[in-house]
Amino acid sequence: MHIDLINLQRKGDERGGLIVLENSKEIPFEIKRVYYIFETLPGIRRGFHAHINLKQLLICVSGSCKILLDDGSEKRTIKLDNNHTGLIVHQYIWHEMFDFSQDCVLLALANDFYNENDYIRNYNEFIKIVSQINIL
Ligand code: T46
Repeated sequence: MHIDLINLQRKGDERGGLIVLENSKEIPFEIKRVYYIFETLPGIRRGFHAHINLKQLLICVSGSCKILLDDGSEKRTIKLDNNHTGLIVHQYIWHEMFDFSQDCVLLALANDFYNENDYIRNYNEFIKIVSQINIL
C-alpha cells in the first residue's frame, strides 16, 4: 500500500513556527470541511470505518497518535508525532486512530461536508466492497 505523506513547509522565524495549508497547493484537493479531535481518553481507539468518496489530510498539530490504514489486503500503522507531516487518507481505506497522547490534537482537512452515508462502518462489508472493486 502506498502511504501518502506530505511534508509541510515551516514558514516560522525567530518568533516561532507557522505552517500554511492552502486549497490545492499544500493540500492536493479542495478543502470543504475542517475538524479536530482532542482530549481522547487513554486506551481509546476511534475511526473503525472507510469512506466512499471522502479524501482527508490528517495532521497531528500537537502531541502524537497512531493511524492504522487497511486497504483490505495490507495493513500499515503510521505514527503522527509532529506538526509538519500530513497523512492523506484516501477513499476505501479502513482507518483506526489510537495511542493518542494526552496533548494530542489531530486536525483533519476534508474534501467534502459531513455525510454519514459516506461511511462504511462494517469491516466485513468493507472487505466485500474492496474485493469487488479489485476484481472489476
Ligand atoms: C474520520 C476520522 C479520521 C459530525 O457531526 N460532523 C463531522 O464533520 C464529524 C467528523 C463528526 N460528526 C459527529 C458524528 C459523531 O456523532 O461527531 C461524532 C463523532 O464522529 P465519529 O464517531 O465519526 O469520529 P471518529 O473519530 O471515529 O472519526 C472521525 C471522522 O468522523 C472520520 O470521517 O475519517 O475521524
